Formats: sequence, C-alpha cells, structure tokens
Amino acid sequence: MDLEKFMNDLEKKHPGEMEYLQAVREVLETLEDVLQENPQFETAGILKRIVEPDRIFTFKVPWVDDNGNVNVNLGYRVQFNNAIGPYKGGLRFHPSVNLSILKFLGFEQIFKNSLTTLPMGGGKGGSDFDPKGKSDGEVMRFCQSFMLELWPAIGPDTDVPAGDIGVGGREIGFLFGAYKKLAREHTGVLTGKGINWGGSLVRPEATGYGATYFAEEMLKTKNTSYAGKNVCISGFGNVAWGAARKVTELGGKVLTISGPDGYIYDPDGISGDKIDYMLELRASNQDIVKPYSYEFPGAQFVAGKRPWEVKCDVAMPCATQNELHKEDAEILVKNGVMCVAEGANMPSTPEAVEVFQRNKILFGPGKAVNAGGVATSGLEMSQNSMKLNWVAEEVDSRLHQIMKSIHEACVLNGTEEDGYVNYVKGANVAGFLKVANAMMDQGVI
Ligand code: NDP
Ligand code: 2IT
Repeated sequence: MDLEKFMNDLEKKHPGEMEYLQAVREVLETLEDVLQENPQFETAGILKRIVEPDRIFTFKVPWVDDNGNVNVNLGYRVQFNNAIGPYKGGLRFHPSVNLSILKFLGFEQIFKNSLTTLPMGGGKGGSDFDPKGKSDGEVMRFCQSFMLELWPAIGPDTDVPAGDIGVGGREIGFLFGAYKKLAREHTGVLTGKGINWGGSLVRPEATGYGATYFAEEMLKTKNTSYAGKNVCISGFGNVAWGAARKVTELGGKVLTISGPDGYIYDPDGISGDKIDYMLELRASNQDIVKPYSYEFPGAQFVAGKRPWEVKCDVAMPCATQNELHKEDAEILVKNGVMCVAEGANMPSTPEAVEVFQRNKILFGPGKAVNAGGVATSGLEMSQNSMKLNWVAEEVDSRLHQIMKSIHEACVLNGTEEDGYVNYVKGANVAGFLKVANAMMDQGVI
C-alpha cells in the first residue's frame, strides 16, 4: 500500500482534521507486514472502509443556565465500527471538543476494544460544553438536553457510551436518568453507572489500575517491577487517580501530578490521604492543581510547566492528547526513564514516540495501556446482561487477566528482530486483525 497517497487522499476528504489524520497514520504505518501477508484485505477495501466512521450524529444542545440565559453547545456521536460488537466508547465534555478529536478517539477505540478480548465495536462522542464552574443543576439540564437528541441512536445492543474527560459519575447519572425516561426502560445503555443502579465495582479505578498492571508486565520483561521506582504522572483526573493508587500499592513512589495550570512535585510521594485529596481537587470544579501545595507544604507547585522535567524511572501521561512533546521525551530519556505507559489517549506526539523507540525505551501506547477502562465497561455490560453483580475481587482479577493478555498480544505481534518489543505495532496489528477478519466475514456493507 502507498501510505503517502492513501493519507493524501484522506486529507483531501477531511482537511484540517489533524488529530484524526495523526491517529490514522500512526496505525497504518505499522500494518505493512499484515497487509502484505493478507492481500485479501486490499481486495475487500478494508483500509478504506475502516478509516471512515459508519455514521456521525451532530446536533445542537440548548440549555438554560442558573441566570436564565439560553446557551447552545454542539453535541456529537461518532459510530465508527461495529464489526465485533455494539459501538462502545466514552463521551467527552470539554471546550476543545471537535469532530477531529472525536474521530481520532473513535478510531483508536476500535483497536483498543478489539484488544480487550470482549465483543465491543468502536465509537466516541461528546460536546464542547465545559462542566468547569457549572452548578449541578446546569450540568443536569445540559445532560438532559444532550440525551433528548442522542437517545434514539443508542441502546444496550446498539451503542453504549461511557465517561471520558469531563464526564464522570455525576454526568452518567443525569444522562442515564434522561435515557430511562425517554426510552421507558432500565437497561445497560451506558457504563460507569452508579453501583446501586447497574454499575460495576472497580469501574472508577479501572483505567488507572489497568494502566499500572500493563506497565508492570512491561517492567517484568526487564526482570524488574514498580517496587522502589520513581513515577511521574500527568493529569489529576480519573485515570491519574487510579494509577497513583495502584502504583503506590505496588511499591512505586508517585512524584508528580499535573493540571492545566502546572504540575505538583511532591518528593515524599503522592500516597494515602494525598491521593484522596486528588478527588477533592477534581470535585472542586476549579480544575487546578495548585491548591495541593497549600494542603501539603512539602510539595512544590511549578506553574505553567509539564512534569516531564522531573527525573523518574516510569512516566505515565494521564491527561490529554499531544501533551508530551519531542523535547519532553528527550529530557525523560536523558534522565534515565525506562518505561513510558500512556494512560491518556495519544498523549505523546509522533516525534516523542520516535525518540522513545529509537532509544529502546519500553513504550506502551494508550490503546493498549488504558484499555482497562473500557474492558471493565465491557464487564459492566456482561453483569447487566446477566442481571447480577460481581464482587470487586472478581472484577479486578478479570481486569488484571485482560491486561496481561493484551500485553501478551503486543509481545507476540510487536517483537522485532533484536528482541525490542514495539508495543505500538503489536497493539495495532493484534487489534486490527480481529476487526479486519470480522469485516471480511460480513461482506462489503
Ligand atoms: P478527567 O476529566 O477525569 O481528567 C482530565 C483532566 O486533565 C482535566 O481536568 C483536564 O483539565 C486535565 N488536563 C487537560 N489537559 C491537561 C494538560 N495538558 N496537562 C495537565 N492536565 C490536563 O479525565 P480522565 O482522567 O477520564 O481522562 C484523561 C485521559 O485518559 C484522556 O485522554 C482520556 O481520553 C483518557 N482515558 C480515559 C478513560 C476513562 O475511563 N475515564 C479510559 C481510557 C482513556 P482541563 O479540563 O482544565 O483542561
Ligand atoms: O477512552 C476510553 O477508552 C474511555 N474513555 C472509556 C470508554 C468506555 O466505554 O468505558
């Protein structure tokens, strides 16, 4: 396949969709061998079909704020690919949300969900609504208006949304309440639900726990573990919180978290009460990490910078896309980082990934490392279908097993001649093959 021609043609169809084009290129770059070994994929137009979403819904979301003013936001749902199961993926509420970002996330989700071993297709959605500083009533009215438009397009066997940036338990509750009223049924149409109304234990922790389990497997390939390692985490949301908990439990020391205002460096380690405080910080609706340094005076707040300048053994970017640049990667490598595990989706730029791989650093891409979140959403769907709840140990042990199996799939498909594991290639190849074969079986449709 002529990758440059393919990308040029795609760019002509979707000009300016930078994140989407970046994600497509990153996957296609690693599929050369698979495409050569499977000429039937070319004949059946698998690539041309897999890069385009099945359909996209866009809609307006009008809502009234506490002052009685009318606001209008944009709402989206991208149903990307349902070859191996119902569309599945989160909703993101953030002012930066646009179609390019949701298409990149939906595209990544296809392969991530395939890796989980569970029957889930890929989708993503959200809005440019900013929950920051909004009252509960405003968030509720927004969520109700959003669902009023979205509900006919989703369903437990059709498309199952969940949380992402800006969408947590509160938002899922309001969205679910609205769906239940409109559809007149109580089903597993969303995941990340409250524990008393169909949610799964361990789902809130799952992405961060899963990321840490995956990185632990990576470290094992070098006969080492988290014990005694210094770890830099970015972000301070749901994923960063779960990762901080599990890293600490496994004997690592979390030195940093970060927000849009800068990062916290805590040389004593972010553990125990300090991790609980992260939840308070997030719930404060201010979206800044600086208050941590007032609460725990041993810690330092570094304004306007990212945490990658702090010397560490393991780096876990858990905030957002393209937050770790080439220069950050170079500093991390210079400071002796041995493992980089992406808790966020596509946080490292392509140039940063190239630096890690050239220096033979253990590098785990988001679609493998953070798959524990959606995997546990899949386990929530299984429990909803069976109409029963598993205990936390059962869910956690299944999550752990899934992360180990994703790691094995990456090693199997990504090991290079010199023994270096290219986890990017491994994850893309393993994720792609299952979906491509399913598409072959189902015809051109
Ligand atoms: P949260 O909303 O809980 O937290 C994200 C936080 O990171 C936001 O408060 C945001 O602040 C902040 N942030 C944004 N940009 C930066 C930055 N450059 N540096 C530091 N902080 C920043 O989201 P999640 O924890 O759920 O999601 C984090 C990442 O993990 C995303 O990439 C998401 O797609 C991914 N992910 C999430 C999963 C889940 O289950 N929740 C599953 C798999 C992946 P602000 O709003 O002010 O910009
Ligand atoms: O990016 C992701 O995998 C998520 N935000 C979780 C999606 C889900 O359906 O649980």
